[in-house]
Amino acid sequence: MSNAMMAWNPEVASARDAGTPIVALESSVLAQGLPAPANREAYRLMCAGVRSVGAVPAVTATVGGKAVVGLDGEALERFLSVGAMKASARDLGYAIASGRDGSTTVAGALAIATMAGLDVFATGGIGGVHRAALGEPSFDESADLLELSRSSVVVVCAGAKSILDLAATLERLDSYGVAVIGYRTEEFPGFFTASTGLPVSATANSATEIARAFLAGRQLGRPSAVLVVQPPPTGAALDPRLVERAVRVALAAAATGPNRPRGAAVTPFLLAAVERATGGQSLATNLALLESNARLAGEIAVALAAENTRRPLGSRPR
Ligand code: PSU
Ligand code: MN
Repeated sequence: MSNAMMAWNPEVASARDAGTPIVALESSVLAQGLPAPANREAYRLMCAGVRSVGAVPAVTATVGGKAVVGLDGEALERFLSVGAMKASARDLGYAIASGRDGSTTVAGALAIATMAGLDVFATGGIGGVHRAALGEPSFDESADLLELSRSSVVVVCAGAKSILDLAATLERLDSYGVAVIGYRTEEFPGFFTASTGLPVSATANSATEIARAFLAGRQLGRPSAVLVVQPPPTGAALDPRLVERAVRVALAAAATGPNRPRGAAVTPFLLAAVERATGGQSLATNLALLESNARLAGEIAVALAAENTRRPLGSRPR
């Protein structure tokens, strides 16, 4: 916690010292995932969602040679208007050593959350196994999956992005020992859509249930994340046929276009192409689910704090 490479936002540091629940957030969605001005709205909604239940938001990033816990002020403005380098877990060392602005993906944010001792993280959708349409086979799998396998953190999301091979992504989560808990659902949601027909590994109906499952896993010494999934809020979910059409258009552009993206550029490229192909509808869905995931993460952080204080001192995990 007193790591010299970490820069704590004063509000987040006070929350940490007071035992107030904190929710870590990513910044790639602000710098790469969403266009301006929707990225500013995303920041506002994610923070408001966490705060609405009495927790404190902490957007993770790298700035000025440090891992930031609670991005705000001038640095945040740069992320929103100029952008930043996309920082997955492997990129953190370089980003910090070179003093560059780094926007954390899920993997990057999990690494910083772990360093900071934060137990709960919220995002829109995790990265995963890309569809074979990107190449036969694509061999493109997000580092989010591996980092989920070795980060003892509750991760709240709306599933994996619709641009991915969701069945293959679920199989990989299974191989990596990551529990996939559906919040009030038995189905893995499709990010822009509520339903995929794919089963989760367990279902929970309350934040307390999730907190207890996470703590029990940790006490057993499990090293992996608990992935909590919930569909986009009712009314915000898109028609699966519209999404599938848009994803196919996006994939075709990614596989054949003159500006064919590679590596880290693939996901931002596909997200932008889907947004165009849905006439901007996917943007509204994205914002709505970011807020609702942040709120659920806040509830879980509050429930975790309550569980921890219920235990006698000395028997607390960590
Ligand atoms: N989902 C979104 N927008 C995003 C992302 C996910 O709707 O910007 C980002 C997340 O930060 C996720 C990353 O961790 O994309 C995955 O990128 P890659 O596939 O290159 O690992
Ligand atoms: Mn990739």
